[in-house]
Amino acid sequence: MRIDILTVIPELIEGFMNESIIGRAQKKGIAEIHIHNLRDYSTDRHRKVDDYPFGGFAGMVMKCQPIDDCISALKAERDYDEIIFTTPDGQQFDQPMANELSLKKNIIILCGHYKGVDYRIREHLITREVSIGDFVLTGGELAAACMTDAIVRVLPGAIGDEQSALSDSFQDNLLAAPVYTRPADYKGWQVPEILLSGHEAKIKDWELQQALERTQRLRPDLLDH
Ligand code: 6GU
Repeated sequence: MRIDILTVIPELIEGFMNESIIGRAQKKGIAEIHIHNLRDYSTDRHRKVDDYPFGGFAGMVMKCQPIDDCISALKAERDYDEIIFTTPDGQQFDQPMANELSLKKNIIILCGHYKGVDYRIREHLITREVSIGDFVLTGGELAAACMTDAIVRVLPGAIGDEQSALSDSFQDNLLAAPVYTRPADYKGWQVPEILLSGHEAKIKDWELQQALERTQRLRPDLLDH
């Protein structure tokens, strides 16, 4: 899968994409992530990407030209399944959306900034508007990084253990059961006896009971679906 991220602050995302699971997924050829600096596409001699809003409103607005030219250049190379715009007024990102987007071949994520982008971009080029929650970030870069992380880690082979992405919290609308590692007794803090029993079926049952109990207690709304 290929993800193209369009931003005015590439430095905010670059480091993140080359680390850990996402970095490894790229080296393994499971995901290809390209970050584009919108300033590189500006025809303005000062590489300007924003301008004052019509109507005398406060703040700056991202101009059509650099965004349109960048998207056109990408579209000339390949077809895109989605052109996503990150914005607090978008559809709420969640695990089903991450799963769905992970099945696409090529997607673009445009990071919103300043007061917003010229609305004509949203009307004519964007296929989906996405928010990562009910709060306002200074820019869409962190949202794009969150989404990319959630999408790439469910791609087959991205995580060492094939099972582990499927047993995540939220994949089955249940929070994950607690996990423990050695030692079994740390300063008198004990690992649940059942996990040391070697009894596979009983352990699976315990895991499910824990998941149900934690979901009921912490996120009862998930059980309504
Ligand atoms: Cl996608 N962008 C911005 N700027 N703020 C947000 C967001 C996105 N999602 C939640 N807050």
